[in-house]
Amino acid sequence: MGLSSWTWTTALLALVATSALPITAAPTSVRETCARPYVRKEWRHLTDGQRQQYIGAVQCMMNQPGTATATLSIVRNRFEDFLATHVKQTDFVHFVYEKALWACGWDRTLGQPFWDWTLDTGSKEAFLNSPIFDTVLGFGGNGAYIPGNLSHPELSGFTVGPPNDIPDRSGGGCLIDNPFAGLGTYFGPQNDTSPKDALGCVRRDFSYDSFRERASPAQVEAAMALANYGAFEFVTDSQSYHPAGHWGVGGLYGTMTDTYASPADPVFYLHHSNVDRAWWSWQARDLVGRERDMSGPLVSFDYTNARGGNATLDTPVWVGLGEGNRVEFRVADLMHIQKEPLCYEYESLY
Ligand SMILES: *[C@@H]1O[C@H](CO)[C@@H](O)[C@H](O)[C@H]1NC(C)=O
Ligand SMILES: *[C@@H]1O[C@H](CO)[C@@H](O)[C@H](O)[C@H]1NC(C)=O
Ligand SMILES: *[C@@H]1O[C@H](CO)[C@@H](O)[C@H](O)[C@H]1NC(C)=O
Ligand SMILES: [Cu+2]
Repeated sequence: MGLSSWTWTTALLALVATSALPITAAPTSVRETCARPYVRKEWRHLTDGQRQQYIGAVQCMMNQPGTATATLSIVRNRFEDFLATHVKQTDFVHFVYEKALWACGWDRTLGQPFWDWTLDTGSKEAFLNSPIFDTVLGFGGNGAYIPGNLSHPELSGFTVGPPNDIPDRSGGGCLIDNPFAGLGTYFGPQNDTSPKDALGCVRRDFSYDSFRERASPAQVEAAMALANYGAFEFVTDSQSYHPAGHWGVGGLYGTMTDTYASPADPVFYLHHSNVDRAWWSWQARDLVGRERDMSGPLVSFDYTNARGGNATLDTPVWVGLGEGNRVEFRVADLMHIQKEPLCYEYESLY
């Protein structure tokens, strides 16, 4: 499937593509423990006040100047710094993103909330009524229905989706609900970062069947039973729950399905927090071995290793935006979420 470097784990690997970049900060040392890990919680386990605070922090980021604007003129604000980073494939956005949320008022004892998809795979109604898509204490719902498929003549410019059709798609229009109604961006489609006359909009194209088939409790449990990281990365990043979150929200024309520009939709960060959580859940079931189990293609979705080899624990990873902020790690430094430099935990695991 034609997913690409948006995946957290694969993003980590895709970073290697940027290894020609100069190192501008000394490698950061890794301590064995962290004193006070911050907690990533499921969205619906936050209090109403915390949900308001998180949404307010994201809105605050959208109103702050971006640091990446100097290098990429279409960056409009701090929120889009992370979109720019993702589009330029130097991501590993999550724990840097958390720092930006804290700077905008998010509770410092809390990390990036996650979306446990399995809670919303019971029925289409459950999905549509998920607290994730609430119009007050969530991220709003579907876009208006736009008929069409991959070959839609007028919307070909928006065919940001996978190579396959998504026949269960039900939206496709711009995000119309609060609290992010009318959210726009100059980014996309895909890796197009050219200046444009008008803002594009963040689109939603809910596709419940595509979501449920890939993110059901049975799918997640099947992933947890995989024996090694090579198998786990392939199945989860390219087949099961990772595409589920993107295609379930993004369908064919929605931003979440856009390989590059998906972080323009704030839901991206809750989805990827749960992708991380599933990886840690898998590691925690056999931590001694799995803290050191790394594999997967260096070039995203290059599972035949036609374009490069596999990642190893020594593969370098750059984190951060802009020349002055970049720090270097090795993959080995980032394998345990409760050791520095990461230092976070999940309220519950699979
Ligand atoms: C798109 O829809 C048209 C009209 O229903 C159909 O003829 C065509 O085969 C469809 N294309 C794809 C790629 O599904
Ligand atoms: C966008 O990606 C395509 C490959 O999918 C590549 O050929 C092109 O150079 C990229 N454009 C930019 C601006 O990075
Ligand atoms: C890359 O990893 C996969 C999955 O672990 C493995 O099957 C394959 O042999 C590896 N390729 C190389 C070149 O090491
Ligand atoms: Cu992704």
